[in-house]
Amino acid sequence: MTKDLIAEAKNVLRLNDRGAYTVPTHGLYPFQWNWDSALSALGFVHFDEARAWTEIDTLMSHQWPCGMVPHIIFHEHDDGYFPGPDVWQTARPVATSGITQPPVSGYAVARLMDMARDKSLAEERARALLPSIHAWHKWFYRTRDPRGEGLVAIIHPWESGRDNSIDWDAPFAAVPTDGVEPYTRRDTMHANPDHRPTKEQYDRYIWLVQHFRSLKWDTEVLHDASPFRVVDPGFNAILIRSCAAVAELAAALGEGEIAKESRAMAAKGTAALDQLWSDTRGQYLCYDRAKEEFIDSPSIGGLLTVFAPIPEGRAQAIADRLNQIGKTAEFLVPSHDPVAPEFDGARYWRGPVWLIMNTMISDGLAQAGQHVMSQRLMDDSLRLIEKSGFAEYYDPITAEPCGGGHFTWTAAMVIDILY
Ligand code: 9WN
Repeated sequence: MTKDLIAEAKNVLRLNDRGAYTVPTHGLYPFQWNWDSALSALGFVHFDEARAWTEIDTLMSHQWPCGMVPHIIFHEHDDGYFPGPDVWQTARPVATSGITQPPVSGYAVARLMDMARDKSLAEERARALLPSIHAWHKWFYRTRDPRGEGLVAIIHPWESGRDNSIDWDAPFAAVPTDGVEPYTRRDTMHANPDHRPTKEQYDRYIWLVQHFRSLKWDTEVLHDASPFRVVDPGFNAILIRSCAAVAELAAALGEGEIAKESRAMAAKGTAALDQLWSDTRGQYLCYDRAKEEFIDSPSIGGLLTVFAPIPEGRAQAIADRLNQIGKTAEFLVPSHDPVAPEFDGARYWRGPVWLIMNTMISDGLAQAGQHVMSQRLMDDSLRLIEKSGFAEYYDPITAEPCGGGHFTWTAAMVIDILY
């Protein structure tokens, strides 16, 4: 069984391999996505180390001069996705989007280094990648934490990677829809529309893109100019974990300055994260920086926070919370608490399980010594795969495979779990 699953997962990766990068899945997402690539490298590394490094090299080679690493790189023309380069208009040598995504590359590079059999290749590639990943991290704290609080904000739901999470419903109300140019969605031609975001949400996604475009994609001004500014604990946890990983790696490679700065960013971020803890919910919450209020929404963003080096007591509380959620969901971890009235088990980030989330939460729990729950997440993940294949996401109650099929990062996570 294990052997078959690994072979099938490798086939998915091969199917979506475009040579120097992978597409998340053929049809629905025909370009390179930022955090998909970083996490997919964790699948490749088990059977083709050089290919794993190339995945991250390609991503980082499209970094903007300001330090931002865009969320999509439009390597080749394809009309199958909206919004394409004609909407973004970022004027990059190779077209890219103008916003970013969870910065998981630092963590991924450290993992590739740890797993390397070819140490000299790994050292050479890691040494070359460190300065650009570090510049990206500094860009975050400079442009997305302008008051130096230690927490960065996202300015578009797509940046979170959790596009239509219930977390964004309240802050999204502040985003207008007037002046949105007419458009045709493509996602609903490839996937079941009931599994995807709504038209109202798409109008707001596009309004924000047009707004940032009118500001010429100047990333130094976009934070203050955006009506949507949200601090997501899960996103911050990924950034913190990547800073900590870069700190360790840089120290091992004798890059003292990078190590020192990264350690300081990780420490400040970890301390600041505690402000997002909710005793009532027993988990972390998002904070609407534009409205200056907490978003009382029990989503997976507040559980993913365990990916950062949070205090032991908090990690224990997250494990308890997962236990509680596990009483109403057959498969952990639903992207939203199933008992919440807004929960929707098949609609994208409003309920379904995502394997990448499971592996990051499981990894964080293991780091914190929460081995039982960490293992449960891996077991639930494999049960889902065995039942429903390599889907984009799954209904946490019925295991229905949802969204796109033959999904790269789902397959990569399976390889990483099973090897
Ligand atoms: C927008 C590629 C991406 C993931 C995101 C996921 C989805 C895109 C979309 O697909 O977002 O970036 O068009 O729906 O939400 O996490 O990176 O797999």
